[in-house]
Amino acid sequence: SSAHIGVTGLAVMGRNLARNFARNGYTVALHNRTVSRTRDLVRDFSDEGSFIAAETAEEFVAALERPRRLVIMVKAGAPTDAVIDEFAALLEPGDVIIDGGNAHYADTRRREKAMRERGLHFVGTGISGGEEGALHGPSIMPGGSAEAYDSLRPMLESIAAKAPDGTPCTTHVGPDGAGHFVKMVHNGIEYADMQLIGEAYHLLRDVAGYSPDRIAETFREWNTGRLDSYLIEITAEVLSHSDGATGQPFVDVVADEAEQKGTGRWTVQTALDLGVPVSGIAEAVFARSLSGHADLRSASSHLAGPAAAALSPDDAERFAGQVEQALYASKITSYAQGWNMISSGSQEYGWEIDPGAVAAIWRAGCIIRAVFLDRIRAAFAGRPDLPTLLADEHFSKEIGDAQGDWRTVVATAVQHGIPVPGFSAALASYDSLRSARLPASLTQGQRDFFGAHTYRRTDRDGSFHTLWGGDRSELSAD
Ligand code: NBP
Repeated sequence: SSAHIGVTGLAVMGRNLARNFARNGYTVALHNRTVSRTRDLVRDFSDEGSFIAAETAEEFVAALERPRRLVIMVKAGAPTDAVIDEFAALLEPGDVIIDGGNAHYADTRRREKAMRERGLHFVGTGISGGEEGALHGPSIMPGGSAEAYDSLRPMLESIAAKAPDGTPCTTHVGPDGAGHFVKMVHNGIEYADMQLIGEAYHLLRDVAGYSPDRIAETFREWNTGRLDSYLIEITAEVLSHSDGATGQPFVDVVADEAEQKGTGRWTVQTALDLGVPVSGIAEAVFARSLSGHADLRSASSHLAGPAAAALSPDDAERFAGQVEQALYASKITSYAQGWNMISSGSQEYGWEIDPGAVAAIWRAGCIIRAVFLDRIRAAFAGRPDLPTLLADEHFSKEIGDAQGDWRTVVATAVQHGIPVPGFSAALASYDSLRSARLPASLTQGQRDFFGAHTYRRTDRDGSFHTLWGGDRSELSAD
């Protein structure tokens, strides 16, 4: 029994994670339901480090040093429950199960409780960065007991991505479902970012009249500034790629129906339950869903749109600069919504998540990695009680400087009939938040009128109801 850690589930993620541990000097026990995957890994990569191949669950558990630490990397949902049950029966109090799959945080809360009652540690761990990240350094978001995190910390720190300042991209996010919760929000933010970038592309293409190559160049230029990020970088790569078969721009031969695996949808469903507005993420999820409705789209293709000519080259150049401003301002707004959601979840479940630490571990390894994340980290580090990112003086200054161009871009998009649900939802969120008065007072009046739902007043405490069907006098409803 000499393996430092074990990995069960050796499809692309598990295999690469196991290799990452081995490359960092750890002896790794290997297991997979289908034994051939285990054998293939040892055959192909045994020169990278020390592996102990196990063909049965019993052999696998016997190969681990105590307290045993085993990572489960199987399909989320029922397969994860089946594998947890199989191994929990073979483990002893104090052993640590790490679920690195994309579990829903509510499942993780249930599983952690069940394992805790058996004396086992359960660490629900969000892992971002795809297969490359798993091999070269992912962003790792573990949730569970502090004791379990302490026993994993050196290993997780050694396999994690390193931020530009050298800090490993992992931290103890919080108890039970906290890690999978922040991973879910990460994916929601990723959806919103991709939607915003897509809208910027659409505007540069159809309003500025730029070619995909020219747009790729524009993104490359933006990637040297405050938008410097993995997603902007790969956007330029995708846009400058030509299709081998036709020689057309790749982006023109791909069907425009975006798919989704479900973490964006989970984010929005959870946000609705928590009552936290994440309109940017919601619009991104709905935009993907709309794109896939070929039936609705073809039934609507006859609808009238505006007649607006593409801009002149000089105007196009100015407009591209304005789109950069709109993209950046929308991004700040959408990240603010994501962090508001982390704060709501943390309060709801008593997780005490450190918002700056989350930004810190997303600086490298994960899909939304960006220079911008270090600014978010710094904002929370400078002011741990910061109620929302928009309250930070640097971000509010930047967004204030950008708002004129942001409005121009949204207005121009509307005039040209280009859908910008992400840009406009972000702007509406910004304007709603800064408004001194919202029409919600009228909503309250309507609710009181038809349902006697009562309202509060601006000038006195208490709840009130107006006798709408009678003499319209006001009663105290307390
Ligand atoms: P998959 O999600 O495709 O799962 C395949 C693995 O699950 C195989 O090892 C398979 O064993 C095993 N498995 C299944 Br399916 N049912 C099982 C069962 N009833 N009992 C035991 N094992 C079972 O693999 P993946 O793409 O490597 O992802 C692994 C996890 O990591 C998932 O939860 C995924 O959501 C998450 N994740 C993926 C990415 C990514 O970029 N792909 C990123 C971050 C997280 P078999 O070989 O015997 O069929």
